[in-house]
Amino acid sequence: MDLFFLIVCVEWICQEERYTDGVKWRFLEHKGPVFAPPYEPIPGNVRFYYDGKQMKLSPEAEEVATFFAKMLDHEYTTKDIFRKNFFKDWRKEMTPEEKAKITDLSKCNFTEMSVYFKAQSEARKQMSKDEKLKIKEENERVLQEYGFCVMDNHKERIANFRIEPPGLFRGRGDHPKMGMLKRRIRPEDVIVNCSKDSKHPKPPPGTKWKEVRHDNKVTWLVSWNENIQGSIKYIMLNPSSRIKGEKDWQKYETARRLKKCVDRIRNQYREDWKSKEMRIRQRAVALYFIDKLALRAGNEKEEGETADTVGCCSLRVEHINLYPEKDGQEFVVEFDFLGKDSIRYYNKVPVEKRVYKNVQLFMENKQPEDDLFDRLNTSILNKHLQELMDGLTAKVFRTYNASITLQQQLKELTNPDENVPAKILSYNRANRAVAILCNHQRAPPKTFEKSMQTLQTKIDAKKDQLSDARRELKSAKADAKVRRDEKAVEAKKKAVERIEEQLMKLEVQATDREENKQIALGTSKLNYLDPRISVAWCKKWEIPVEKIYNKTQREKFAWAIDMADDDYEF
Ligand SMILES: *[C@@H]1O[C@H](CO)[C@@H](O)[C@H](O)[C@H]1NC(C)=O
Ligand SMILES: *[C@@H]1O[C@H](CO)[C@@H](O)[C@H](O)[C@H]1NC(C)=O
Ligand SMILES: *[C@@H]1O[C@H](CO)[C@@H](O)[C@H](O)[C@H]1NC(C)=O
Ligand SMILES: *[C@@H]1O[C@H](CO)[C@@H](O)[C@H](O)[C@H]1NC(C)=O
Ligand SMILES: CC(=O)N[C@H]1CO[C@H](CO)[C@@H](O)[C@@H]1O
Repeated sequence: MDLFFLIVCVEWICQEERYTDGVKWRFLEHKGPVFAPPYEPIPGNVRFYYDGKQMKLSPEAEEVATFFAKMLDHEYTTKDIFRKNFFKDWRKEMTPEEKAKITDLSKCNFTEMSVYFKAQSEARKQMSKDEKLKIKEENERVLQEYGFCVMDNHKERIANFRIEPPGLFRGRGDHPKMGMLKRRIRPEDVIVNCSKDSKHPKPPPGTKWKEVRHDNKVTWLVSWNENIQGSIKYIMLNPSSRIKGEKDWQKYETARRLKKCVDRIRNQYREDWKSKEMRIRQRAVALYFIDKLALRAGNEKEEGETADTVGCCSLRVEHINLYPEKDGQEFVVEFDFLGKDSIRYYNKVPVEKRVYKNVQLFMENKQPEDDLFDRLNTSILNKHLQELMDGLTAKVFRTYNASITLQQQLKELTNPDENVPAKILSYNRANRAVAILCNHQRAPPKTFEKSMQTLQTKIDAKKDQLSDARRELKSAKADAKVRRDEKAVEAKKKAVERIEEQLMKLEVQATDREENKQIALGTSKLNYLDPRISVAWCKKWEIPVEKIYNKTQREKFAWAIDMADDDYEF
């Protein structure tokens, strides 16, 4: 930790300036965003049919129709909410004549469009080396032109300088807005942030920016409003940049501070369960849930989001069931509600008797739709957290618990005598324990069965290969007795060992994939786990970091990779 702080200080001193009052930069110059390419109408021989009859769509309606056509093979397009949302938004793009005619989505035939796009993507795969190289060079050119900015004296990578193309919104889980039209972002939607004395980015010919601002208390370069959730989107620096690395590092340092005072906080909320004041009791029970279950506080709903999602403070009586005894455990609380991104949270946990009695009390004389914590809201809770520890939020508990759990699991699961693939399996298992804790589930990927089969075929082939090799070894041994040819035996033995190792690797991979079926590891890896724990683990067991972090992740965690020793303790 102190090393990083030192580096930061040295950088400040070298620049002979130390920013205060939230100032993030003095000079910022960039070229603005790269917009999605304009819509290219489909060829005339690709037809759309309504109610069995061919129909030529206006360009606006046609573009939106192609978004749907591109997803035709996906199960999304069979879901009622998706279809309803899509159709509603599509109709807004139609001419009055089209609107009058197209009234029923099930009468629309997008087959030819779908076939056309599939052929196109096939053609892209079949491109010659030269064509691929050309595209690569063009991408590189765009990256060089738009992918960097100058912030103070540093040239820094920009994370997402391309604005996402329009399309249909999917969302995670059963998102109520799935299928809605994510509209095209134009220069007129975009606010640009840069320093006054820099070369301002130019909007594409014939267009204007919505606004150009000069605010050095923020670190984004470009922003716009996104129409689905109504949230603001930003173009920011790459996670590997100085500013982002510092922020990431601070986040984990805050979680480590919590580690130091968590006992005090726990003792206090335990006391508060007995308080005479109802609001204090409710606050203390909510805090216990946040600590124990890594629940969110409950204010993370995006503006405009209508989904009935809740967090800890907004739990309702209907989300809770109480069992004095269940499955051999006492005082069980059952949670069942939709959390962030409409992901279902279901959990049955035994709690301390006093918590149980309190929840029972909070539920008394209430209707199912009443708030469980009627004397509590997110701002009260957050204020209380601030008082307990500077910088404390519900999220810090998550980060703390996720990181400490990873560290414990790694200690428990890593067997020093195992080989590298087995150790990596242990690492992934530790990671999964955390993802389950944070409720990061996913639907099994569509390709799951297929890829498992492919892997199984490989395993079967490897097994055959192994028995062949063993047979050869046996006969070589028999031969050796006669001819004293030890060399051939050694070679055959090596071959068997090599194949055994390959087989083991494949089997570990299959186990890993099977266990990973319904768990999304990415979110916790990226957001909740102190990367220094993983880096230290790699260094300690001499596992290449590339085995656990891909390129993007390595860039984001460059600060940790430089910094963590093999004995780092969270
Ligand atoms: C949709 O159109 C395609 C050809 O354009 C045709 O083969 C197919 O039968 C049509 N589907 C329906 C349900 O009418
Ligand atoms: C982390 O969360 C788990 C699961 O709820 C809980 O059992 C455990 O006590 C927590 N660990 C720490 C150290 O907070
Ligand atoms: C939370 O409750 C406090 C006190 O009852 C109230 O003043 C405040 O406006 C509430 N905040 C929100 C966001 O509802
Ligand atoms: C690395 O993994 C993340 C998931 O955590 C994924 O989103 C990203 O595309 C991957 N990047 C590369 C370069 O493979
Ligand atoms: C494009 C951009 O990030 N603009 C920001 C510049 O600074 C102002 C003031 O805080 C922000 O409100 C803008 O969003």
